[in-house]
Amino acid sequence: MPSHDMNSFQTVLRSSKHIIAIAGAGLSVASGIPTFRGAGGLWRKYDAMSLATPGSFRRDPSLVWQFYHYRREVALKAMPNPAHLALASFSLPQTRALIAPDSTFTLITQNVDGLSARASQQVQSAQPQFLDVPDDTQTKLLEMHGRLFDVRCTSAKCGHTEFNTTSPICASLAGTELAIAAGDADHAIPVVDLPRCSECGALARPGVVWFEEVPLHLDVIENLVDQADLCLVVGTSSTLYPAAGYASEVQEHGGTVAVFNLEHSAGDEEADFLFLGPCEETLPKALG
Ligand code: BV8
Ligand code: ZN
Repeated sequence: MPSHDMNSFQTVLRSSKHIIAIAGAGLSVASGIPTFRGAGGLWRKYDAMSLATPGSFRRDPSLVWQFYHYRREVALKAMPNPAHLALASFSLPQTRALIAPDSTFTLITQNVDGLSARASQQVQSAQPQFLDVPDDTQTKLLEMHGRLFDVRCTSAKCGHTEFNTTSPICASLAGTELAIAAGDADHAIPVVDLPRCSECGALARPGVVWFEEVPLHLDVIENLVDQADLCLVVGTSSTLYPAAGYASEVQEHGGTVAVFNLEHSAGDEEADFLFLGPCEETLPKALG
């Protein structure tokens, strides 16, 4: 039965040496980014899970690009929220020196919206800009499902990838986000008018990891999970593997798991701590 006691959680936090956080769509809800499931779910007419696959892109690149253009536009208007900022400032050595001396902390996010990277810029008093080059705090951030603003060439011979926050990414997608939000993007855009690789002109794709594609940084993540003595699970339904399996792996070797979610999520009854509520409220309290 998980504890809901914040004081005993903070005692554990202060004595932990290798801390990881696994984050999901609930982390960005307060920034206006819809989750994949539930009432605020992404797209009423189409299921996000069925669109985020290589097969969907092969069959209908126009529809998939409209879906990702919509998400790019939502993310471009979004700002990091207090939960992003609490995780980002906890990743700063000077903050951790106060809370959990000589510990390590890595945020492993399933989100592709770029808000955690912008939060790590913001807490270092820079503007929450869109930044491609990871700096040293960003190595404390692993975006395991890729990034909305990475755009990748589909030609195996080329494979050029660029960080591209242009809005709209191409003329043919301009304004389609309104139809998407209404869930009725039916008009097909000719493939030649979809985003093209700036190097070779081949069709480009969003630089995210689709279902059945292998997530990024798996080896680094597996090592971090093996060493972790504390795992925070933030705003995820914990239904998607391999991310959903990390918390129980930490517990199997004696580590502690603390779940922060608005409602019950898979496996939270086995957690050591469970804090039900909006993470934009619970996380700043827990890490503050
Ligand atoms: C893979 C990028 C092969 C694209 C995404 C076992 C092992 C390995 C794989 C599998 C396996 N079993 C099945 C599989 C296949 C599949 C899978 O897990 N399917 C599930 C459905 C059973 N897995 C895959 O395909 C993976 N890849 O298998 O590769 C492989 C793997 C390992 C080794 C070798 C080979 C997955 C690939 C990644 C897919 N791409 N995103 C895009 O974004 O468009 S996944 C995407 O969906 C998200 O990134 C995220 O990961 C997932 C959605 O999950 P959540 O983030 O949890 O969001 P959700 O809406 O579900 O929940 C939101 C939560 O927030 C809720 O709990 C809610 O209560 C909470 N919440 C809401 N508001 C708040 C809040 N909490 C706190 N505060 C709030 N305010
Ligand atoms: Zn190319």
